[in-house]
Amino acid sequence: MEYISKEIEKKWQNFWSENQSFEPSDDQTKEKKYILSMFPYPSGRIHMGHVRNYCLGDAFARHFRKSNFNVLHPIGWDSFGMPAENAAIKHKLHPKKWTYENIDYMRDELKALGLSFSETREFATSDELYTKWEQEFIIKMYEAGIIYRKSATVNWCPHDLTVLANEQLEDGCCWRCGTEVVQKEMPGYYVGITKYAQELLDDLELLKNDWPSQVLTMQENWIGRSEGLEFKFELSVESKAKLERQFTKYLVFTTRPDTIYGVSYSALAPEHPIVKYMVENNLLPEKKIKAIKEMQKVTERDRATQEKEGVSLEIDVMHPLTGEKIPVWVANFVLSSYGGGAVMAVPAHDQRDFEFAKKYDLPMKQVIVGESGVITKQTEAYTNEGTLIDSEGFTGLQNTKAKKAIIYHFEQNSLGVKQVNFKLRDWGVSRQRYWGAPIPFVHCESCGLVPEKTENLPIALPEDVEITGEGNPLDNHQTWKHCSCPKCGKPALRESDTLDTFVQSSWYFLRYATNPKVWNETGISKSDSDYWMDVDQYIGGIEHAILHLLYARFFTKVLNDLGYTNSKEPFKRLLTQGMVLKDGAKMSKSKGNVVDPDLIIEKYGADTARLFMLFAAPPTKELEWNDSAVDGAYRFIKKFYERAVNVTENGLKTFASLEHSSLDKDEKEARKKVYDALIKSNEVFNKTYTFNTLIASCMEALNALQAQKNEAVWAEGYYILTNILEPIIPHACWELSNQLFNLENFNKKLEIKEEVFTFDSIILAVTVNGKKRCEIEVAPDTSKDEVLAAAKIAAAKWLGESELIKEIVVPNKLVNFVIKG
Ligand code: ANZ
Ligand code: ZN
Repeated sequence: MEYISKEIEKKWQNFWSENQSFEPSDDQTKEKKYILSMFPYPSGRIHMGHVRNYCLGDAFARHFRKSNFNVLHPIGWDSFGMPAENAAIKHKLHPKKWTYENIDYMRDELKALGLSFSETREFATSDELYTKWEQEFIIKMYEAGIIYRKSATVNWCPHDLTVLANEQLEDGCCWRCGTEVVQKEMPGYYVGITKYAQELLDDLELLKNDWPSQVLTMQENWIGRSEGLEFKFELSVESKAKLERQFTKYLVFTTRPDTIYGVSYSALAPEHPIVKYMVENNLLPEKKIKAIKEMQKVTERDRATQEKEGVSLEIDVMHPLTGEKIPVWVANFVLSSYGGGAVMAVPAHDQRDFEFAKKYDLPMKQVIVGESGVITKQTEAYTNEGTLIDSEGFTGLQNTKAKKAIIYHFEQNSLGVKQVNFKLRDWGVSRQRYWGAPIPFVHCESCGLVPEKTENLPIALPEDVEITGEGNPLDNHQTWKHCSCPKCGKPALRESDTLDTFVQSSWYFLRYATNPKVWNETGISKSDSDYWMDVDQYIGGIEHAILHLLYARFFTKVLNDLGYTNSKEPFKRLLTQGMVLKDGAKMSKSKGNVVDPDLIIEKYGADTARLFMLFAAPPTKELEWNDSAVDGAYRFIKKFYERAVNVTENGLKTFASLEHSSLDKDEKEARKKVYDALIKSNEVFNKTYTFNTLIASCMEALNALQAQKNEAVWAEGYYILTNILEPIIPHACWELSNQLFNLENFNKKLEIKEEVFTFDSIILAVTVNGKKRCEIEVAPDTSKDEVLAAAKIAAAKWLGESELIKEIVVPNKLVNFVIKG
């Protein structure tokens, strides 16, 4: 048999399509597996990252299909987003046309990889029906208060007249036109993810064993729960006067109330209302006002990496417990939207406060000491545990106890309260873009913001738009905006913001889970979701560790609360794949080190590309592209394929009735290697993901088969290997099965034959006083006494005449003698 990948691959790809081989069954009594690789953005062509992602997912899908599961393995397109609009500006192509043409092209590329996707469940997020059901629950979220409109500070490009995401800034300038971005207050829609902060944090526990710990930690840090004390600093009498009685107090939050007696200054964020007031009303020297304005220009994110910087505000507050006067500064390290936007600074015990105090020569007061109990000249903040000193009635307390005691004291005296804060912020989802899902609201002069009527959904995009890159094309459209108010019927204006595309990718797995036969009528089907959810295996890049994976978890919880699904977590198990590298660097156009998947398929075939992807590295590790390893993968498939000649008519007829005990040593060894690979295959797909070791086992088994001549052992071994390798090199395996074993037998679960692992004899080590001295070979069912007798004879020369104190038999492993002297 000659291996001609091109012929085989076309043939089976067509066969699978024509026979709808990979459609999930409607029979919901069967045990299911939902296998999902993150869906792609239709950028135009697939890259090696996609190939790795989809080959991994496909291997899972095929493996579980062969293990008798009802498998859902879908694909779709995350098809809204800016690149389509940029293409429109550059090539004068309509975003819709550009997007759907890309999808058609990429679908063929994926097909050429032989991926076992359901074809009937494919969709694109820009399909109007998807928008329709999304708009329906957006309205429900609005009614439940989970999506709301507010005015907030955003990045605004004054040239392009659009909001930019933080990711779209380059050194504080617009990534497209280079104009300096300004911070601007403007209204937009926000999704209340903070309401779910505690639940999102708590439920990480459910994922503990099946998600990479790195991702769990990143989510935990991003949610950022802290417990502490919240209290108000009261301004001094003179300072109140200076602030023209507009302010009397401000709020601070501390996780270290135990350090309260060490406060030596307080600092406000540059956006704090007091700072703004002082700037607007010229309550500070000109030089200071200028410095503050400079600080305000820098985004919070950039400030975090800058050197600590600040300005004294020439006002004071009173210490809440001692009444001492404390100077107030504005500082660039204080975040405006966290815990009141102000801090009590304790330079002796907080590193940021320390650096700031050093720079501006502010006093420090140590109030916690370690075991030595001595105060040393500090070169950095003391952040360890310890005992309180100089802290009035709390002096001498261990600091963790002091935390509780001080919070209690604040609460008892109505000075402050125990408080939990989260770093997580509500998610701004408004985009002033054309190619996105319209937000289904209407602005009415009399009724305000009104949701569209459900029967009018979807609010679809107009097709006749002009995309120039300036302003929002929906806003500039002549007629689209004008509508009548769903409530009072008077002329009103449509919302022209569209949704962040991350909204669409937050629930797409529920679209796949719904039977396409009912989707048009019902949207998300709860009973289908009950059956298919949660996704059993999710596969994607680590770069989504927070964004997409957090949003998807959040939407699952929201849709659960709104009654759409009973699922609490979308992804039961998560595999984050490593990057594909070439010459040590990430493959990318800008580095010019891209290997085009189409060319590899053209040259070697999809099976070679697939085998290489799974063999060259464990999936979670980076994968370095290697031409000779690709070549090696091809040679292995060719060798495996050509060995089919050893499968004889006679072997096929007799292998089902193989008698293990009648085989010779090499035959037994070959059989054992084959079944080792089978066991490994189950382990790899269910637990370890180390496909490279599975492939290595298959190679070993093939060599062991080669080393013996029994036709039945050959036929059985080859049959099993063809099955194990099918998830990895499906085309070759379907062809082999079709020729040798008949396809009907192919998608069946393979039984493990225990007899293969029984042995004629076992080897035991014999140790004397813990030191290995010799070995004995005994039959597997030898009694303990017989084992001991044999061991004594074998070890006679080390035992000598010494007194035997102890004899220990560890079954199947060793015999240990303990002797005197
Ligand atoms: C005094 C103190 C002493 C603090 C000490 C820490 C150590 P997390 O864990 O992130 O919640 N903080 C409070 N609000 C802030 C804001 N808006 N911007 C920047 N920093 C802020 O940290 C809470 C701690 O960060 C708080 O506890 C406060 O500093 C600071 F030895 O208060 B701490
Ligand atoms: Zn109205």
